[in-house]
Amino acid sequence: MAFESLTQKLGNIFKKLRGKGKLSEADVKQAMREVRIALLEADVNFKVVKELISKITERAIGHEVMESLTPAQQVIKIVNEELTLLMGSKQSRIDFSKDITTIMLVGLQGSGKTTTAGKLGKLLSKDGKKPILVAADIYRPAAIKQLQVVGEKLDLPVFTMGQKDPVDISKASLEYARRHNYNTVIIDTAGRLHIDDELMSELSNISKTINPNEILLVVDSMTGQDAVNVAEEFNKRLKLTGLILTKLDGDSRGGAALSVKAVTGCPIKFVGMGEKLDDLEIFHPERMASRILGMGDVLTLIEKATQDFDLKKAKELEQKLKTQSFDLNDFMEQLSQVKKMGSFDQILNMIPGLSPQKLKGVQFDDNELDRVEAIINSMTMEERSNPAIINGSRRKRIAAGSGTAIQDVNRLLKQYDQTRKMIKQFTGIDKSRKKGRQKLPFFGF
Ligand SMILES: Nc1nc2c(ncn2[C@@H]2O[C@H](COP(=O)(O)OP(=O)(O)O)[C@@H](O)[C@H]2O)c(=O)[nH]1
Ligand SMILES: [Mg+2]
Repeated sequence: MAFESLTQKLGNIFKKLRGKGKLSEADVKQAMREVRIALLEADVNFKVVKELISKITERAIGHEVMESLTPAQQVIKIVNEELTLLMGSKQSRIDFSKDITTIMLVGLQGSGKTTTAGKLGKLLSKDGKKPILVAADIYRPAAIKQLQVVGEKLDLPVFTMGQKDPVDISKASLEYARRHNYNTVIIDTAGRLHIDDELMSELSNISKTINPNEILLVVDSMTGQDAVNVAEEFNKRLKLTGLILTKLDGDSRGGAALSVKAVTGCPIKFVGMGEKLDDLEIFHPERMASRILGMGDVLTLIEKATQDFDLKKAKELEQKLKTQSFDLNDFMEQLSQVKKMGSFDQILNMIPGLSPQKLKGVQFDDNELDRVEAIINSMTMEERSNPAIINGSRRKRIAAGSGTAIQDVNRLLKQYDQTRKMIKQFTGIDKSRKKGRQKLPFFGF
């Protein structure tokens, strides 16, 4: 995940500050010098850094902070607030029209437009919209095909006219949407390796013809300050309404996310967090600031959980636990619920207190879940509901049936056992909380 190294550095700076108790002006200034370097190393635009640091410093050496009982805490709070402001302060929503909402996705080649068209379609359809994807990148037949494949995977319709004029295609797609009752049109346009006039005039012609509600620039956050330059250039020529920052799951240093709003004035509306087609998140500046400061993003985690967790199933599970009839079927059910929330890495990153440093060296293998599913699928119904009967020869058969090793089967049975025990503790959580030694009920952490 991006920001890892920035988060770590800021964490160290604040730790030193907290160790001091009362802060002098010199302490704050020293800390700010270090924050400045950390931000520059994270590839944040230097002008942005300069302004940010001077704002933070001015506030931090004010009376309320220096005379408060927890000055370091106050400084961190100010940094959090200023980072949030820097990224736009509030969530910036899509400007939906009452009629048909048209969204043009533009950007350089490889930035993630086609993938993001699909992700966005899916996100909006979860929200009750009826989207259609439009293939307006006509220069390679493969690009059209790619969008069709994405659409098929997500069960979203794709409008194409083959290699015709993108302006005509866009216009026709609106008529098509109107006739077939789609209310959100997402246009996947062509990209180039670099900005060129021909492309820009094509995009601007589409824009003039259909007058879209949104022109969203898709930029690759891995390209750092280049992404910011690209955004400035596109914005000059197209009047962007917002940005989608992709590949924030990679090891980008985070500079683009932190500078692009301040430099271009365009808000970030969504962020791409992975290659999978549901890895697109609504961008919340305040939550991103908290993530950067290592405070976790509990709200997004809770939203993911309530969105993807089947509440009815959770209730059933609770009942089973009470009656102690939690078997391997339930175990698998629970795992697949967790899987729906995203990869382990993504989930863990959002839990406060579980900083990336603490997780260094811990590998979470998402394939493990597939393996577990295969193993349980190879068991008979009786074995699943009464795992105690799974003896040596059954283990051998199950391993062969699922294409795994006996050790894998053993490990799974052990995990099942541990989960059962852990859940027993979990149900007794109220008691332990009173004694003040409650742990996070997540995966044994
Ligand atoms: N890791 C990661 N990869 C992404 C993300 N968004 C797009 N990609 C990948 O980036 C590559 C280019 O994406 P594509 O949609 O074809 O870009 P386009 O040329 O702008 O249409 C593909 O391999 C995508 O899977 C993201 O948020 N995270
Ligand atoms: Mg494409």
